[in-house]
Amino acid sequence: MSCPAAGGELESARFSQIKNKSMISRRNFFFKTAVAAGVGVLRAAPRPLQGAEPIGQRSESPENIRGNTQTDRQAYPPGEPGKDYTPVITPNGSTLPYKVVAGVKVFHLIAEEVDHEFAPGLRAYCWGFNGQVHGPTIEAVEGDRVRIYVTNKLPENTSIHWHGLLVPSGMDGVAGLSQKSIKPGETYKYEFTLWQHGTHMYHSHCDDMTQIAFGLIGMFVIHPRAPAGPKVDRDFVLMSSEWRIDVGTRRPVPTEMTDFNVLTFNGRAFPGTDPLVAKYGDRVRIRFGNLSPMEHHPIHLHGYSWKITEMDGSRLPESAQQPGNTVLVAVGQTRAVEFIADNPGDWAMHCHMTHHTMNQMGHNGPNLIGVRPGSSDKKASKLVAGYMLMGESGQADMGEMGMPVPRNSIPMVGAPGKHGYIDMGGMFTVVKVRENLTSYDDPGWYENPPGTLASLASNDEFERDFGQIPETKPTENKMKTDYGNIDHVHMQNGS
Ligand SMILES: [Cu+2]
Repeated sequence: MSCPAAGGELESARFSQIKNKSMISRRNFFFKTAVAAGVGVLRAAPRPLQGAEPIGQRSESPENIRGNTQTDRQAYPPGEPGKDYTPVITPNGSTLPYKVVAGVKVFHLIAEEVDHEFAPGLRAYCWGFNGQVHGPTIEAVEGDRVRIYVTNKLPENTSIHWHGLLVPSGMDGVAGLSQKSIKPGETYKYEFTLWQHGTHMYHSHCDDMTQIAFGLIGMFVIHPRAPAGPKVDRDFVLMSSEWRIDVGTRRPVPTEMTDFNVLTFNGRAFPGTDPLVAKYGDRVRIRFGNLSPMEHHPIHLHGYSWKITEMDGSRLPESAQQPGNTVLVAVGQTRAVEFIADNPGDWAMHCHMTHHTMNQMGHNGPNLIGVRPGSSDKKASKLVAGYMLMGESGQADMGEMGMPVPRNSIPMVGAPGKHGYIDMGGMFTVVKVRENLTSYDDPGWYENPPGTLASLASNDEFERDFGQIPETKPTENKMKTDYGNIDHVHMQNGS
């Protein structure tokens, strides 16, 4: 305490800097007394906040920086859906309900075990919030005061970190560092004001390796109090994660470091993912978050060029909004992209790591491509009823043939689509853009207008353009070997 003044100045300078990036100016807080008096309906014309304030204009007034503490009540009145913001859509998920108590938005998260379905055919005992994996999206408005109760119904201690939120240190949720961990049966209370807007996340910060691998994660979206960009019509939230669930088991493996076999958007693997539906002409935002245990995901959308409008919850000025069609969302990051839905169709959107669009049984098979089973099939079928070698010409058959799979497992890939079998799985979904939509329910498969669908070429057509008919004999074969003995096939894989 030898130099309190200097310390105070440092703190003030730090908050000034932060404020100039993203904070609400306290000059706008006309509401303190109104809320306290129970009026709560007064509303000043908000001036532009984050992203719209002149960069580099520093506020030196302590009035503008004081009070980012637990007891601070100088918040705006609670932002209202439909009025202050267009609510987000969490495909396959939900938004956490809240109530308003004396001007504070009050939420309740319950951490608990959940019997979760990843896709039809695969369930596992995961950990989630309020009966779902992942937790419901928390949605609020810049300037809102929030109080979030967290009840621990897990068999071990937990704690919740508000990832990306600028909260007082004691609200940051790192067990042991910021607070005591929440014991089984206890309910803790977090309370803070949201001084920023953007796409953020929440997750366990206690036994992280286990609890994040088991699914204790969720998205936290804060809308701007005043518009921070063009109004969007569809605002989607997608959380990426990855799991190791051994075939035949019903629990994720929390110690897995590299070999994940279930890849998910919002806790679901394709074909369990709901499509993202938009009307022709809608402005669409997709907010990506990644709290996978280990891996980064380059998320790719077909048929569009989007702009990256937000990084880790900070809105980018228009001049910095990178165009693209693939955005790398590293572990711990959020990214938001926006585009106009001006290209009707069914558009794949997926992680571009090929093993992240496979389902459970596609990751560790022996390499049989180019192998001719020869007599081995017959020999093996004497030992194993129904034995048939598969995968000699590629792996796509494995899903399509509908071969029987072990109980509680999802096969290598995919699902039937309009034009045949879609041999994609995992972190894969479909953006469906349609003209003349009357609702945002799944409109079914896209009807391709005449002349816009790839089709079988006739020899006549080919000859017209190239002067000869195409040579179509398969060009593999160079190294074909007759593996007469099934042992050789297994030796390839070292098993
Ligand atoms: Cu990925």
